[in-house]
Amino acid sequence: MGSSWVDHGLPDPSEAFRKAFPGRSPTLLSRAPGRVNLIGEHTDYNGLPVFPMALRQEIRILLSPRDDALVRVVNRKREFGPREFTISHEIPPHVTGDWANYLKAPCQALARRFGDLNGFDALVSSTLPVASGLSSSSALVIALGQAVLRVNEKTLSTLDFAEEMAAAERYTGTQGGGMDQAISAGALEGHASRIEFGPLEVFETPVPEDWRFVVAHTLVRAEKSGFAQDAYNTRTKECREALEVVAGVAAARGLAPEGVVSYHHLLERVCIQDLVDLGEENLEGTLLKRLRHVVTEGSRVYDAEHAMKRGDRLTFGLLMNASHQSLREDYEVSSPELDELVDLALGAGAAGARLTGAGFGGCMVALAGPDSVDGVMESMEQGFYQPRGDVGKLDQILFQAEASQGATVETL
Ligand code: NG1
Repeated sequence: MGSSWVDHGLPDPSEAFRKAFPGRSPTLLSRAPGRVNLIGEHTDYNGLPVFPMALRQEIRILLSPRDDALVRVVNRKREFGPREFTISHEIPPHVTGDWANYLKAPCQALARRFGDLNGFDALVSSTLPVASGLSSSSALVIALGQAVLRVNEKTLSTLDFAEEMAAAERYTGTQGGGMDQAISAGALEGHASRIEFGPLEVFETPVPEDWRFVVAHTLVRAEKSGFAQDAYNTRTKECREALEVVAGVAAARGLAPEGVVSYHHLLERVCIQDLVDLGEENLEGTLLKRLRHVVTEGSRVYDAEHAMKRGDRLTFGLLMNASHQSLREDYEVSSPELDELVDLALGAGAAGARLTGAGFGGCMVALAGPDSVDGVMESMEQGFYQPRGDVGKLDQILFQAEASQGATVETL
C-alpha cells in the first residue's frame, strides 16, 4: 500500500492517522475515483445518458472501525477542518457548502436503509482537484458510503449502492443526477461507460489504445456551495418546466400518453427532431434553449459511443465540439476560461474539446491522438498556464486521463 501513496506524491499517511487519532491504527482503506465525463452533460438528471470514465485520481480514506456510532474524520487538506458527528437516520446538516455534509450524506442514507450503524475514525486524502468538475464530492460520498457498509458488514449491489448514494448526495443541497456515483462505484478499467437512468444501467466500451484524453483545469473553482449550486439547481428546474410544456402538447396531439414525467420516456414516443420542433413551436427563450441542449446532447452520447466502438476519433471529436457549443450557447454553463482552453486545444490539433462536468469553471477535456497529444499539452502550458504565473503543480491541473477502475475497499 505504501508505494501507491508515494506514487501520488503523498507521504505514507498511516503516521498521519495515528497522529490524528492517538492510540488508534487504520485497518481499512476505502478508495473511490473521480471521473471525467467525455460527453452527455446535464443529461443525467433529465433521465438521459452520459458517457464518462473513471480517473486514476481519487479519494482515499483510511479507517478504524468504532464500537459506537461516532464518526470522526480528519482531512489531510487543511482547508477542510476535522469533523465529528453521530450516525443516525436524522443527522443535522452543517451549513450549506460545509464538507461535513458529504460525510453525513452517505451515513444518514445508510442508517435509514439498515438501521443502527457503528461509526469509525477516518483520515481522508485526495489526489483530485477540488470543485473542478471531476467529481471529488461524489468520490468522497462513494468512498465513505462504501466504508460504512464494510465497517457494518452490510452489502449492496454496485448499482443499488450507486443509486442510494446519488439520492444521498442531495442532502448537500445539489439536485444532482446519478452519473458521478455510478461511474465512481462501478467503472471498469480501460473503459468508458454509457450510463442510462431509470433504471440505472451501465454499458462499457473499451477506450481505443491510441486515444488520449487531455484534462485541463481553468483554475476557476466551480463551487457547489455557492453560485454554481444555484445555477445548477436553476437549470434542473428549467428542464422540468420545459418538459412539462412539451409533454403536455405531445399528449394533446396524441403523440404520447398523459403525464409523461421524463425526457427519457418522451423520447421513447417522439423522435429527437420532432421533440426539438415541438419545443420551437411551444417554448421560447431560456426554456427552449435548455430543452434543445438536453435532447440533442442525449443523442450525441449514442453517436459518440458508436464512434468510440469503431475507433472513429474524428467523429467523436466533432461530437465533443458540438456538445461544447450547445453547452455554451443553449445551456449557458461555459466560461471565458473554458472557451479559451477549448480553442487552444483545437488550435493545437485536438480532434475535439469541451467543458466537462457541470461547467461554470472546473475542467476542459480534449481528445487527441498519439501524434498530437504533446502539442495539445504544450499549447495549454504555454498559452494558458504560463501567462498566469505560479499555478502550482502543473501535473495536477493538466494531465492525460487514464480510464481507471471503480471504488474498492481493502483490509490492511
Ligand atoms: P460535477 O461537475 O462533478 O459537479 C455535476 C453533477 C452530475 C451532472 C454534471 C453535469 C453532482 C454530484 N454531479 O457534476 O450529476 O449532472 O454536473 O453533467 O451533482
